[in-house]
Amino acid sequence: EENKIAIKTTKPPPKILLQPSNPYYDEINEVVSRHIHRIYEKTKGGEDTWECIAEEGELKVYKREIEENGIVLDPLKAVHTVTGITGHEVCHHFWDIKVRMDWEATLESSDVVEWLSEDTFICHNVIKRVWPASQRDAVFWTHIRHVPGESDEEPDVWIVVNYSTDHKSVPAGKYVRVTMNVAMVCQTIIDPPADGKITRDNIRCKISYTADVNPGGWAPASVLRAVYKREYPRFLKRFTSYVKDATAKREVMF
Ligand code: 18C
Repeated sequence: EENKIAIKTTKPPPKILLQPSNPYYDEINEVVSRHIHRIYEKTKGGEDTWECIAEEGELKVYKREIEENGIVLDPLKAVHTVTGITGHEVCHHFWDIKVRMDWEATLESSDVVEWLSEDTFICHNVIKRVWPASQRDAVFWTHIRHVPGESDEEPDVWIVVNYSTDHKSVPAGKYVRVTMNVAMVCQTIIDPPADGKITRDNIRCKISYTADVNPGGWAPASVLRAVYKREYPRFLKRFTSYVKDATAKREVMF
């Protein structure tokens, strides 16, 4: 099993942004704009419908408990503010599959299935097995985009969305197929110093991460919730410090 040879027939990324002629174009635009609208919705007393499951400094992780036919569908959201990095840098490292295994702790593998454009590809994640549940995998498109702020006062937005799809070259069956709608949405705040020379100390990134995951088939609720409670905060801390380290000595990518 471990000696298998991966034959990569994936064509290289086309040097062109996602085009209207692409079959995924409408779905991607719809899903992306829904996520972007969410960050402008001012929570109208909605705070109490989310239960905080972790808080550490600027990081807050919330969930809402939802079960359908015994399957845990708890939506998860996290907010974080990190100094020294930009939204572009955060999103770039979240999207770039070449660095994914440097910060992902819950995956066995992650491979490109097909490039759709220079900002979008379909990928296949195989998730580490958690005893006593069956092993899971996921196939999703992943898209990165820069969007201007809604108004003059609102900073620009960088966003990555990972959204489940099907692909003929990775049929379900070998693993239990997880489905997801995950978004990393970032805004960069700059506090310019008196001398006008902006360094990483003057930059903050406001992150909003949301994950709607269907584990696809039964998994013991208490174990799953315990794994989520441990793994999501761990991911957010590990990933953001990874981005800080990876960018510290480089020029700021605005
Ligand atoms: O968003 C993240 N990563 C992205 C890029 O890879 C992508 C992936 C999303 C994964 C969604 C979570 C899948 C959950 C699967 C359910 C597993 C069922 C297990 C049954 C348990 C009883 O968008 C970052 C994602 C951060 C993930 C945090 C939670 C993941 C839990 C996965 C469990 C497996 C980890 C076991 C680790 C054991 C380590 C020794």
